[in-house]
Amino acid sequence: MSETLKERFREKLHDLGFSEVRFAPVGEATPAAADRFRRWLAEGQHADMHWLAKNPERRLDPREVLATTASLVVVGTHYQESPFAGHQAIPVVGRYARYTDYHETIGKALRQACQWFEEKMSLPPRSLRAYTDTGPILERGWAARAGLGFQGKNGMLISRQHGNWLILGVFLLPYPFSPDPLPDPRVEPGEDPPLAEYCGTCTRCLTACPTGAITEPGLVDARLCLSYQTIENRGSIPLELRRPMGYRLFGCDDCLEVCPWNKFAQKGHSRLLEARPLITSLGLLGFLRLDRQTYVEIFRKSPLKRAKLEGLWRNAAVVAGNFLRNEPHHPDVPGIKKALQELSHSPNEMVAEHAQWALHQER
Ligand code: B12
Ligand code: SF4
Ligand code: SF4
Repeated sequence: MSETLKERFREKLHDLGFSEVRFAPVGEATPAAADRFRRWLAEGQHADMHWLAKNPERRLDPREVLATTASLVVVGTHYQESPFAGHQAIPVVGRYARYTDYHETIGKALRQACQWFEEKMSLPPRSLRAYTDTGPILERGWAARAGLGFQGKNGMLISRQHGNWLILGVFLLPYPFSPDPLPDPRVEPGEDPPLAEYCGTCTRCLTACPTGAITEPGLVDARLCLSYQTIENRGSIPLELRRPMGYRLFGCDDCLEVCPWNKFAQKGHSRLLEARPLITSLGLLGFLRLDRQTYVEIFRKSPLKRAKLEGLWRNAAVVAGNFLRNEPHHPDVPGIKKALQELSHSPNEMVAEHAQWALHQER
């Protein structure tokens, strides 16, 4: 397939705002990677994310998703910048969630790119597929195979240019474009860089994880992961994880923040991402007192909407409990207790129970 088309597509993707663009040949996961993924599911490490266990074989070979797939393009969008970190330490919101939902912004750019390609090649609509977190594709595995980086002990795809601050996306293409050369000359196109090899003896992420969720290098048990608990879990947060949750309201970046590869990361963030200062300026009291109308207005197209209002109240209550325990003399304490008392009468049993737990944390 024409190198000119490949390079024009790459240029188009960079023009749309993607920071990294890399082509990979289609294929299957290696038996070792496939076995790890199957074991992760068999042990229930995916928690309540049952959609991950639905037809797992599809995730191991993109041709099971789109039979005509002949090559892939993996894109990365960088977000090294940590907007509003200084004036908003409590509650903590994961870096990626301080921007407009990337499913919206990156998703739109992916659709524009598909349309561009289909029009150029006079293909019918939906001849390509593109996903960012939205499809049955093991995006980190494909990013590693495309040479975008390697999977570290924290499970993250780590790039030499952007550290682990990259949001990933994947295109399934109906043409066999030639693969890009890989950064490590020992690895041939179609092979995977060895898991965690470039971590060397470093174990910083394993030590930094507050719950021991990284059960083996590169594998995270979602049941213990605070990212899962604060974003995906729709039920009660297990009691033993509430104190380790600290001040995390939505998402967790601890195993990302400590990675030494981040010192090479390109500063700033891609123009595909839009910072949302209002969200983190709410503060703990703002989250505890959030009403439905404000929630609808402020959280439009924000990743935090995934937790739903009840989930944000639940998480804010846990943060508040930890705050009362750590900072009993802080001037905000009376306001926080009042807001918790109100939440403890919520008709939603889960919210009420978390607020009651929080009120009992004061020493
Ligand atoms: C489910 C999910 C979660 C779950 C489970 C996390 C986990 N460790 O798997 C929870 C909710 C906990 C979560 C948390 C986070 N997530 Co998440 N999550 C996903 C999702 C939807 C699926 C991941 C999955 O299938 N996991 C199962 C495990 C076993 O697979 P894996 O981690 O991909 O690794 C296996 C494969 O890569 C395979 N493999 C290895 N080589 C090869 C080669 C080939 C060719 C193939 C096919 C496979 C393969 O072997 C690996 C080990 O078994 C992906 C999007 C996607 N569709 O991939 C985003 C994704 C992984 N998440 C992402 C992010 C940003 C996060 C958080 C940082 C968010 C936050 N701030 O709170 C945390 C980080 C936690 C961590 N250290 O992993 C990004 C990661 C970007 C990056 N640079 O790595 C992704 C890729 C979304 C995106 N589009 O950018 N997440
Ligand atoms: S995201 Fe947080 S809880 Fe999850 S593995 Fe990383 S450090 Fe541990
Ligand atoms: S912190 Fe160290 S061990 Fe963890 S992913 Fe980064 S380099 Fe690897």
